[in-house]
Amino acid sequence: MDPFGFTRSRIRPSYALITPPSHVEAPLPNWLNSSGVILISPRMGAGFCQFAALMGPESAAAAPAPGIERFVFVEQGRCTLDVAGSREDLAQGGFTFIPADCEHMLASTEGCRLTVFEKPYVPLAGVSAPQPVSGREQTISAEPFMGDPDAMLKTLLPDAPEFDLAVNLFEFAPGAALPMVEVHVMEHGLLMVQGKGIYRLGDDWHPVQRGDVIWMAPFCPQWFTAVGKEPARYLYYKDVGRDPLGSSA
Ligand code: UGY
Ligand code: MN
Repeated sequence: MDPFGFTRSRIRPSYALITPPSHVEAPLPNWLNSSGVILISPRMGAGFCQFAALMGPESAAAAPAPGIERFVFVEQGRCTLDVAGSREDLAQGGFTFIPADCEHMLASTEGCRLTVFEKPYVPLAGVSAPQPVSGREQTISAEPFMGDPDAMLKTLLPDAPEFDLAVNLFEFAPGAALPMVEVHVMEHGLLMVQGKGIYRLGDDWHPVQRGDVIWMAPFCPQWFTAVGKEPARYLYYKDVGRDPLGSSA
């Protein structure tokens, strides 16, 4: 506990930085033997939800609300996913995408910590709904971001019109940076999974490190550079591929 009430956490109209000492756990409704930390939600102006799910032994997740799609990334521990008649074992680095209204069971016998992104699915006329996807980030190949081999990007979900979201893992070598200050219509929810850096958010620069979560509203100017001696890695969500004059979800 900081004796003067100092925190790196910030809540602004166009971004939020939420650091682990600020986390407040609460039960996740209808989840068994689990609690959660809601980190990003429509209550702060976001079009999606990002939360940490802390699943204890013999735990089970509740289904998302109708019309809501879910992406799960395993930070620690193990869980099992039953979907479409098959079972997947997910350990650290494992992930799954569950389309809206797709029956599934996510459970853990030994416990795990998950990052979960949820959003209302926005259908695209003439395009069928996406299918479930599961994988391990460790087996996905990374590509240089805009030609920079020191900024390597893994795209965890297919780049296909049925998907209205992307979830990517970005790894920056020490000293590497985003090649420009991005300003774009897409929103982000981000988890620092390794290392340290400086994040520019709007007109402010913030030191960030493992465990920090960032929300970036549409059009929030953003830039990052990795500092320290180890690579910096972050997992991030973005909404993609839908008409900007359509639903804002
Ligand atoms: O995909 C992105 O928009 C990504 N380059 N943004 C970011 O890392 N802040
Ligand atoms: Mn971006």
